[in-house]
Amino acid sequence: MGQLDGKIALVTGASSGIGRATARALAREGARVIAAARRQDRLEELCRELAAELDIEVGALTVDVRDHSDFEDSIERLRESGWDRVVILVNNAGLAAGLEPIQEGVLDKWNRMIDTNVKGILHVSRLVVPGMVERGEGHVVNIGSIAGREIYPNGNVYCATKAAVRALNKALRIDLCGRGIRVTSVDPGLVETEFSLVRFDHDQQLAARPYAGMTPLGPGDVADAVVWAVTRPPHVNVEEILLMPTDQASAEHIHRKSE
Ligand code: NDP
Ligand code: 8X3
Repeated sequence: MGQLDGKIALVTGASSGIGRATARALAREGARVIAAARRQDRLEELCRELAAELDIEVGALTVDVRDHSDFEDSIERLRESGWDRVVILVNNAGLAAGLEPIQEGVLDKWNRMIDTNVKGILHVSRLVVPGMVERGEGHVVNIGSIAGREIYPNGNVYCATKAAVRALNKALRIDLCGRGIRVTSVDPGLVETEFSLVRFDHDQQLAARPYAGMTPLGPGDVADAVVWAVTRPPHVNVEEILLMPTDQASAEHIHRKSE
């Protein structure tokens, strides 16, 4: 028996990294997980793995969080299949694109980050939170970042989107206060996932640099923090968790063995 038996948990960005590990960890606690992302093959693979390991059904939702109406249709499909009573929403889908100074910034990259990291959370929350309000029960977990608390060189727009996540986390806390709904921000430092590959357009060498000579967090470490937050008693709201690798003391202060 898990601590989340039968509760429906929707995890965005579940096809990779932190989202995938979180979907797995929540399922291991007994949650009925809906894994959402754009890459259907990845989601299906996760569903197969979890079904084999845990003998449970996992829902896959192929969706782009940037597209509000696409998500609206998905929620309708969930309603039809009885999977729409989401108790735990993990707003995790996100990305960084590039690392250029503002004066050399690329508009398309800025739009991708803002549309996914900020508008994505708003789109999904707008569609899922009303059901939580109606039922007087729910927990929204937003995956922020150390980048939302500290600006590092050339982090500009990515940092701004994560600062926005921090603001939205507090805004949700305030707007939902008294409704029985918890809101948590989990803000990690460096986590080794596909994040860096995406940021550097799949250049393996560039992507490996942030983790060189140091031990980063793994996606499972962040998933553990999410599970801890959502398994506190209902009257306890863990408002924020800043989770850093031991080798990282700030956005820029990183101990590397080769230095
Ligand atoms: P990954 O690249 O491994 O995973 C990102 C996930 O987001 C993928 O599942 C991807 O799925 C999904 N995603 C991206 N765009 C969209 C979209 N438009 N619609 C739906 N899903 C989308 O990176 P991480 O696991 O590291 O990143 C997860 C979150 O953690 C992000 O919000 C990131 O900013 C944050 N974070 C990461 C840190 C790190 O060092 N790795 C540190 C701090 C925070 P698909 O491509 O299939 O759609
Ligand atoms: C991801 C961590 O330091 O690359 O949010 O911004 S960092």
